[in-house]
Amino acid sequence: MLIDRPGDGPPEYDCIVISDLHLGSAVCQVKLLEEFLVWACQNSRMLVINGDIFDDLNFKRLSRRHFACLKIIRRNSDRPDFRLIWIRGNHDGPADIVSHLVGVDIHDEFIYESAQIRLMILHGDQFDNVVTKHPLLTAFGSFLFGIIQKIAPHNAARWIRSVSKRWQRNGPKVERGAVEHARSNGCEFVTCGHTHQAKSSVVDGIHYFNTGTWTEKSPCPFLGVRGHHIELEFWPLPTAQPPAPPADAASSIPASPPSPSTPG
Ligand SMILES: [Mn+2]
Repeated sequence: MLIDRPGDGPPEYDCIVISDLHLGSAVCQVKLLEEFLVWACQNSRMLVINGDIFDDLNFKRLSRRHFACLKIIRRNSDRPDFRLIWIRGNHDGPADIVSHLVGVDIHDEFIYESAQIRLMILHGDQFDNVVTKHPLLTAFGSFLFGIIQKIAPHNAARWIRSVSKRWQRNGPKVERGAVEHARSNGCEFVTCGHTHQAKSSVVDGIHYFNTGTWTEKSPCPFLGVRGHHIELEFWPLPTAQPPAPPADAASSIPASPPSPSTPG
């Protein structure tokens, strides 16, 4: 199914990157996410989902709304005028299983390249040795986190992050590793997720962006690329237009306002 863009102009964005959706998690901002995905598929030439689309592979935790997000991704994955790239994250499980389920190929990393820029995109867990060297400890941490989330969803997410930086992936290490990796691949821009902390910095001439997560209260972060202009933005946009209503709903709206009735 093709989604028509409002107006006839080209999409405003060349590429949009989001990460750490954690579908299936009780704290995923799924209502906002659904609205954002519809908008992004209408207003960008490319959407990159940079890892941790799922919280885990227990699909019983996916609600109707979570499936609606997957459906948007699926129905936009084979459009000729749009590219959807999915990069694996440490929560996503085996790439071959997930790519079957969603009908999209999964990459370890992807370089967005235009006449103006080279942007390295990867999840970032590769540079976090708490996750890579201590998988059992990390699994136990996730298990505990899941229990606490059920008791006090949003407060728990914030509390855990403030109490233990160690549990919450190592931000500076991810940033350093990502910057080095970008440099060795000839990219002046790099973006990761994984740390769940949105960030934008310049390290030794390399621009680093972290697209945070969609498990915190709104506004939720994404990376927008327009020509040579790259910046972290947040949804809802201050100027966001709500998605166009479906055709049948639009036809029921009168073309011109009803004429004022005469008093009497
Ligand atoms: Mn994550």
